[in-house]
Amino acid sequence: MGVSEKIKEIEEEMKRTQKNKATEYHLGLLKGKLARLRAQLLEPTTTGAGAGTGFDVSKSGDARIALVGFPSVGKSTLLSKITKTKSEVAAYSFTTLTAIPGVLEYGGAEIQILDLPGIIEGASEGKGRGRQVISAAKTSDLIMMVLDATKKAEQRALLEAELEAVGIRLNRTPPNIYLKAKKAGGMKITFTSPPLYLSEKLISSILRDYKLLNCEVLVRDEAATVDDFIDVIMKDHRKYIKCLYVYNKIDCISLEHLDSLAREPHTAVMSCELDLGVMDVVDRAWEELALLRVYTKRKGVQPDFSEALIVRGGSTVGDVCDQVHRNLKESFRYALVWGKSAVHVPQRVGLGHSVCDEDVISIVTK
Ligand SMILES: Nc1nc2c(ncn2[C@@H]2O[C@H](COP(=O)(O)OP(=O)(O)OP(=O)(O)O)[C@@H](O)[C@H]2O)c(=O)[nH]1
Ligand SMILES: [Mg+2]
Repeated sequence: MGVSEKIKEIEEEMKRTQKNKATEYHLGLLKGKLARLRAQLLEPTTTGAGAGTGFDVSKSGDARIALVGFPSVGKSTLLSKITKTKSEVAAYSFTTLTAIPGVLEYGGAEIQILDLPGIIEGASEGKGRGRQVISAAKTSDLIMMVLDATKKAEQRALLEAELEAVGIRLNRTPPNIYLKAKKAGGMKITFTSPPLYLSEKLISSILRDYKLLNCEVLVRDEAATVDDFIDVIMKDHRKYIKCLYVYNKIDCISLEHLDSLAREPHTAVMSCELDLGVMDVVDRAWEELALLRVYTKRKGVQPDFSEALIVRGGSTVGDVCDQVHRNLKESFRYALVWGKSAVHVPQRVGLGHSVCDEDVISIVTK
């Protein structure tokens, strides 16, 4: 039996099994098996050429956004609107057949936007170009899930399920569970507080199934589920990515519907056709990326505000140094900071100081 068939079999069994206290343990084990098989399916070596590898587009700019969605929702229309790249637009499905990169210029940053082929249900199992699209999405800093506002609400959940199945976790952080494999000593499983959904028995059975016989587990979150635990075991196959849900074609829906969509979290609405809300979508994407613009300044000279250094949210002065020059940290003495991160201006800081958007920094070297 092939991996796909085994997956089908387990999925069938899970569907047949009623969810209740008595079956919880059995279902948990099945989930563990399923996660392992799905990861196998994505291994390029076991499933033949090209599987699990993305399109051959090199990363460029300060961040990458992937446009993911069903066919004909308006992904290419959006790319053509916000970048100088023209990607073919048509009323029929599967107009776009490969990854088309464009560059969005925003506040001094260059953001690569990847227009991808539409995906369909079953994409995670390799239907259509699904697997390639998903691999490309995995390499992005933000997924823009483009949805058709005129279509049924389920489309969003269907797409999410496809991304979930290949290990993409949207707008989530890794579970608060510590797991460390050991050479010997058996399993040591501890909970910081009584677990609501997990049990020592379930955890040890899943660990045995994964042949992790010697390890230490510390569950720090009482609300952690079996899915969370599996994510921790499979952490090399999991990717936590931010997602902005973008509903297009709002020119075709009622005001009430529009209002309810716009209120959902991580959601923006637009009409590419009427050029409505497109720039708001871009602003929202920028916020979600949480990139910071930092301006460097030489002593006695005004900073150049047309040349921003782009760093990730949470970056420190040390990260800024790395961005300027590979060896700059070695000769670093201190930095002077003007802006939101400074308690008084200029503030004299060290490498560990966290920077804020639009800070001005002067680096003083030995
Ligand atoms: N009514 C309406 N139609 C739109 C809007 N944006 C795009 N369309 C139309 O939707 C159709 C599909 O647009 P595309 O941009 O090709 O869609 P896609 O998501 O790239 O499709 P694939 O490449 O097949 O996955 C085209 O006929 C567009 O003119 C919009 O805001 N409102
Ligand atoms: Mg397209």
